Parts: sequence; structure tokens; C-alpha cells
Amino acid sequence: MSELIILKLGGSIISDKSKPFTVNETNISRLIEEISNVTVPLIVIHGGGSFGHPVATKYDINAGYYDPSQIIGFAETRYAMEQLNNIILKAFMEKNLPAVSVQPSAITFTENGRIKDMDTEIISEMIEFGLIPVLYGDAVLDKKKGIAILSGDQIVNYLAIKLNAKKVIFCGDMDGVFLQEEGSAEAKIVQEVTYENFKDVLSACKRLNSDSYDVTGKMLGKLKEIEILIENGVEAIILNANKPDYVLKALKGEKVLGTYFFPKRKKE
Ligand code: IP8
Repeated sequence: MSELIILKLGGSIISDKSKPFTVNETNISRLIEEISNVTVPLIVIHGGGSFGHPVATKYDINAGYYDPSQIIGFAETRYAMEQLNNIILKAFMEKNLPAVSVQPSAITFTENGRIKDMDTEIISEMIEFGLIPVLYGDAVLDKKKGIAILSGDQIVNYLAIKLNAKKVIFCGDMDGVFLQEEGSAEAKIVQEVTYENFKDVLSACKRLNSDSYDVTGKMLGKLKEIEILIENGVEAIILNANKPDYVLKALKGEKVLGTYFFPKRKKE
């Protein structure tokens, strides 16, 4: 599926991360309108935002199972994510787009927080059928820790590599990765990152915090996932989806302001 694009809608863009259980309806509706203008094979994956993260934090789900009180917390985290997912799905329906929810925790086992096994056949078939699978960061069962939080970014990676995606677009609330050069007072956006300079960018990254609560690692977590993507030949972009039409342009392959990550070698 070399035309496949994976779109990650960050929690900061679809929800108000400062207020638990609050969505950003304007952004959701605008972004889905932008998506409706292209006809590429697409998977959409959204983050936890102010739904999954506060609940997962409250019950310390990502630490693994150590206390019976976490069982209800696991269920509540799952429920919070399903509520957010439903709101996203409803917005797709309103634009007449054939989006279908895929519950990650029903098809995935992790081991120490990393995906060990994910049944992706159904997702490939859905795409062949013209559907748009919509997945999300989720609370999952873990072979070693009992329970874990699976970030949307890790799902992005896994699917992009397994399904041979053309590119991944990370839609967040920042213009990209910012770095501060030595002797400079001001942080500047890094527009291009290659396989060769990735490590330097990772260690010099200054702007790692944009979230009020985030159990899966903020920008640093994202960069670690992107490293795996570019090692595996998948191009990635981080852009600011608060800016109208950026997602549409990126979907069409037009250049926008953002950080572009170029792989060592392109996938065939
Ligand atoms: O926001 C985390 O997904 P992310 C999902 O993509 C939960 O890291 C349940 C906190």
C-alpha cells in the first residue's frame, strides 16, 4: 500500500488539554473537512488528550499492574478513549466519510509497553474496501506488566512500517521541532531532519513540553517513534494543525511549514 498515509491527530489539537473531558469541536470539524477533500488511502489515529491522559495518570496505568484499584482505572481509561473516539467518528459521519473505529486494545498485546502483537489484517482489508480506519492511543493488556498505555504514536509507527505507508503526518499544536543554537537566544524551527542528523536533533531538542499531562512522553516520545519510522524508510512530518489547510496541503503533498523527517532510503 505505497500510497497509504497515516494521520496522527494529537490530543492537543482535538481536545483542550487544560480541561478534562473537553473537546475542541472547531478543530475536529475543520480537520475532517480538510480530510474530506482528498481521496488517498488513509488511516487516522488520535491521541488521548484531555480524555485518556488524566484518567491513566490518576490510576497510574502506564506503570503496570501493582494494585487492584487499577482494574477499574483500566476500564475507565478505555471508556474515556471510547468517548473521545465516538466524538471523532461522529464528526466523520457528519462529513459523509466512511470512517470506522478500530479498538486497539482488542487487537493488540504489548510487552513492557511495546507492541508485541497487533492483528492488522482487518485494517488492511478495511482500507482495500475504501473505509478509513480510526484508531487511538489506548489502555492495553501487557504480557509483562499486566497493563500499559499504548500511545497513538506507537500505533502510527507499527502500522506505517507493517502496512508500508508512504508517509506519516503528525498533527499537533507546535510548528515542528524547535532547537536553540549555541549562543542564540531564540529557538528556531528545524525544517529538515535526515537519518544522519537525527541523533543530534534529538539530543539538542529544547521544546519538549507542550502538554499539561501526558503519560506517553510528549515531544521526546514522538521523536523516539519517528526515529524508528525513518530507520524503516517512512517519511514523517510534524506540523501545526491549528493552522487552517496545513493538513489538507500535507495530504496533497504540498509543502507547509513544519519539520520534515527524511528516511535513510525511501520505501519502494
Ligand atoms: O495521546 C495515549 O495516547 P497518546 C492514550 O497518543 C491514553 O499518547 C489512554 C492515555
